[in-house]
Amino acid sequence: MNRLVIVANRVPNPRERGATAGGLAVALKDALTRREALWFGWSGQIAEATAAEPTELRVGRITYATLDLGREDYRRFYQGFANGSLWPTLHYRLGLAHFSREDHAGYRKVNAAFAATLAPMLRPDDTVWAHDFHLFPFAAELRRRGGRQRIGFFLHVPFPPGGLFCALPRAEELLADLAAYDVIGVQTEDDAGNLREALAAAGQAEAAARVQAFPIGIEAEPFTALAEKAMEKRETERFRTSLVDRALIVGVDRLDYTKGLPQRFCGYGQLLARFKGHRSKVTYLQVAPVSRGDVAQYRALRRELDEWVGRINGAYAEPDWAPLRYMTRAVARPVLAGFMRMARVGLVTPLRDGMNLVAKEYIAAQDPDDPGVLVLSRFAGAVAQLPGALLVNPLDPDEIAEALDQALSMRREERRARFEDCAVSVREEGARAWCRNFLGVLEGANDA
Ligand code: GDG
Repeated sequence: MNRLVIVANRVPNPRERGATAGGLAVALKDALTRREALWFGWSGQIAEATAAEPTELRVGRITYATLDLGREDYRRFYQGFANGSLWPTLHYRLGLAHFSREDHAGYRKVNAAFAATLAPMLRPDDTVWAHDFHLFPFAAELRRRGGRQRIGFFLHVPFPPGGLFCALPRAEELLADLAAYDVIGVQTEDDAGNLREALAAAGQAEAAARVQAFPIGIEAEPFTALAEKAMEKRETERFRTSLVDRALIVGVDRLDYTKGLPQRFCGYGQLLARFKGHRSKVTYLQVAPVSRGDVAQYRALRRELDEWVGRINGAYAEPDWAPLRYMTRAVARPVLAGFMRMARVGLVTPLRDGMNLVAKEYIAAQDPDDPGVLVLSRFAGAVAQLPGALLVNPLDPDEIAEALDQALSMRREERRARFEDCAVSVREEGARAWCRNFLGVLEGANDA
């Protein structure tokens, strides 16, 4: 079998098997164990200047080749254009986007540097798969250097309507760049429709035909097993004891402004204000590991959430009950799976999300005989696969409160039926299927 080359902004460190084992690494596990692979991208380290030669590390059949980013490139490419311009725009938040020509130039420069370093390492029959919004121009840069391989692209985040995307300066250039990919994958049919229209309007009708939706999933079985096993852990038992039979609501999100956390906290506050019967009978645990902590908007969000936590606990706590437990440290995955299994409600209310794997993990973690209820934003890509969820508009705290009340009061029969409606696709449309579907289309792409 030919080699698979994964290109992603961040490359997992195979020596680090800590709490935050990357989602992409988990999703690609199947593909990476079946064939020889090269994983190429940023090391996560910052140096004086971007390295021209990668550092290589071979573990089994996978070679990890990483580059340190120069300080200026990190600031322009990563913080500036990728996280400061593209991330908000792709999440429909133009008001939060900023643009500078220097950042844009830095973004192009790093994509060109990645391509220049990878090009001589490639074999003619490699399959190259680039991931996410950091790499729109990557294939075009590789083609410029003579790359003739099959190159696929998968966008993990949403793609907004063309009119919105094209408000970002240089948007047409990014669309033209995408045309260098053989397959352009997105999460949902809505994203696919938006991207096709944007490409067609930019005169890239041929590329529009190469856009396809591949909803990403999780491997449900191992996650279920993890959750079951967690029930025997001392940590889980200690946590359960601390709840004193109160119903648990759980939220797990990177601390990011797309995840709707202030509105969610407000919604929980509304539950306690309006549905007084739940006071002292419910505990909400929010795990929100800090991400992009060096960006001003993220620091401001953290302050806002600190205030919400103080306000809610200040208003409703009893000497023996804190209504909201909030932690900004990451929790180990096996422990997290246990929290999800224990929770009567999984609360997942992003303002916009490409897919949202937490929603699927929550379902996989449940006991089918006595499952909890998923309260889910209608703007998460996962909605299409989770018909049993209670849907909410994440901008409406009252709707969140009403859904929480409904979920907390729901009888077992209805919980079971709703769970089954979700579990089918979580089980059947997993990470392995996602990988195989994408690579099947990409590797069939030039065979016609
Ligand atoms: C992007 C897109 C798309 C979170 N906290 C901890 C922890 N996590 C894990 C979750 C889950 C993953 O991180 C987060 O995945 P999401 O899909 O929810 O969100 P993003 O990070 O924004 O991912 C998203 C995804 O890419 C895949 O295509 O679904 O739309 O934005 O697995 O469990 N894991 C551990 N400790 C934590 O504290 N161990």
